[in-house]
Amino acid sequence: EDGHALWLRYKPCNKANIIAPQGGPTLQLAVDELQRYWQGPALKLILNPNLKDDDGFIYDGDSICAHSEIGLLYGAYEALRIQAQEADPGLGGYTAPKFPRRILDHWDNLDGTIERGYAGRSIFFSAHLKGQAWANRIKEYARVNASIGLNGSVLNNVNAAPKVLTAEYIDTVCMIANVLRPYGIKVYLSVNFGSPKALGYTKTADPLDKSVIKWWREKANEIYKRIPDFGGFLVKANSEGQPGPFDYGRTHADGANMLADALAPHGGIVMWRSFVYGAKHKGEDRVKQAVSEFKDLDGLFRSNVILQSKNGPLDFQPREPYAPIFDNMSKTPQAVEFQITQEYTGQSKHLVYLAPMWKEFFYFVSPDSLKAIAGVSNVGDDTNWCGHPFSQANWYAFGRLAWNPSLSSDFIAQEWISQTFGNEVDSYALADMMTTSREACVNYMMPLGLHHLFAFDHHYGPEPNGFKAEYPLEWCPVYYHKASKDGIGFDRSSTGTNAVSQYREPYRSLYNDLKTCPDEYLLWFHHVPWDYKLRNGDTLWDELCALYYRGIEQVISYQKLWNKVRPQIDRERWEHVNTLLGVQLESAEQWRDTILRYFQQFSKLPIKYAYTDIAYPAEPSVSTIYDKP
Ligand code: BDP
Repeated sequence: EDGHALWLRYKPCNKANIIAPQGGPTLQLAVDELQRYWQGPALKLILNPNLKDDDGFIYDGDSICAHSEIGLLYGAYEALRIQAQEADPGLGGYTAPKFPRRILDHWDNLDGTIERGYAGRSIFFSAHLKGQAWANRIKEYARVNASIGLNGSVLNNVNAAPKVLTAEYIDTVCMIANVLRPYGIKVYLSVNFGSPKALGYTKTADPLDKSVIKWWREKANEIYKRIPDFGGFLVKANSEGQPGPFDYGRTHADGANMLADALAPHGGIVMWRSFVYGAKHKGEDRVKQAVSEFKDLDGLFRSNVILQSKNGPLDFQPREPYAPIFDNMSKTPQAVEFQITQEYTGQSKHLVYLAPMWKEFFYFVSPDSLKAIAGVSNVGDDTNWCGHPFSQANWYAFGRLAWNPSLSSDFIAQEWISQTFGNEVDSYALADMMTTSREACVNYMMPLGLHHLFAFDHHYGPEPNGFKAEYPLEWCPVYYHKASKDGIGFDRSSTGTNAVSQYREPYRSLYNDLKTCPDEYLLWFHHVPWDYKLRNGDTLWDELCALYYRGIEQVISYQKLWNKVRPQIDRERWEHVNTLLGVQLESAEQWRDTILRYFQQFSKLPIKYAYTDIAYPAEPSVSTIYDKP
């Protein structure tokens, strides 16, 4: 058992009676899947042109009815998902995806490495995956995505190499697009804003320059000639050293619109990232810079531009308040970018189930306000795709939430568990572990609103004393915790950087006032004395210590639980996870010891806690507040 099959473990039966109309390759895939794996009585596939044209379907146990072939394929996977769990299909209401674009962003480099990838090399650009093996792996990938309703893939890193736009790579991209197409997946590319200049075609990359405009238009034509359903471009501009319109005194709207105009005749879109700091608003509190940069551009973007923002205003931390850019752009279509790959949540070494974090975001930002959802992929060419067996659940959960963000983390976890480990396993217990694991991670890494205490560059372990004069201050942990003998935390209230002013009410007032600011965001918005009394009566210092210890107790409780379910799980995956839980515990202890010892130099207070060796299940977590179905 190598984990390669992910959640797609249907038993072949090959004698199903599937009644279907004639159709194209997508319909054929639906028929093939069902013919192989459908165990029930006759199942009828119906194409109904009168249904809504949005990838949705109706499945009632006897038939799958959809407007389009892709709807039927999604319906087929729904039928198989329900069958695998031995669940009831229900009454067959209409279900359709919440977001029209449900995209995985791969941070794959053309040399086959993956930025923040923890599961091997790129499945798209790896030199050692060649020919049929290469195409097969991409086909498997497409099937996995279709099984959870994903319909787009950005193939390459946002720190984009200009070379991806050369004929050689357009060739590769075209081949990939051909494999993904029957599964309803469009390809997109990250593009480097400086491409025409970097490739030697123009003297400038100024978006208002005629030669530049012409180059991009012709490049778009060239791409669409080969890939008529190409999705569009994702752009990281004027961010962390990437070129952009600002280099020429132009705005992000100038840059995005120029690309949007090149793509518009073909129906393509531009996903322009708001992850911008250190350019025009250099020196300002980093978490404020996206709003400062983009607010005045609201209404100036073409209709085929989507502004894509990370869920939090900083950078995929274990916990951040939602990014206020979502409160500030009423005229611009927006997308959220989640990070499935666990850069800041233990990489592929820690068991951290991220659905609760994404649900927390949706508690504040309505899915109705978003046009697209993107997830930075955790897929690599490792046999089990994602490194940690439980990291597969994050890929799964992303797809399920992209389809229906009102599903609860617990529901999705149970679905995933029974399909991944079978129906004999105690899915309630495992789901409990999964749904508390993100809070555990927050507890042992950065509780109470602390953020960015990560070691430089690799972002795995702690480095609370991190400061390098040659780095921007916004990369240094000391800039974020501001610990001194007087206290700890970043004052972003109206007496500090006033980042709270970027939030809509009631959050602006709620976060601004120390007395009403939720504990989980406390040190994000406030600088408070070590002996500050929290609502539960504990001092800040004592609570901080308690939470670091609690995080560790939670990991220990997961080890106990994992031992309990041992007889229900195959040996290979059991041992793999067991080993990783050991690594996670060690890492959690390192976090606690490093952070508390460091802060103790300032607080000068004793650490009163020791292991209490709590019994499973771990305490209910604060995530349950946000995780409403
Ligand atoms: C940070 C990563 C960096 C990415 C950047 C981004 O550390 O590797 O390039 O985000 O999203 O989280 O552009």
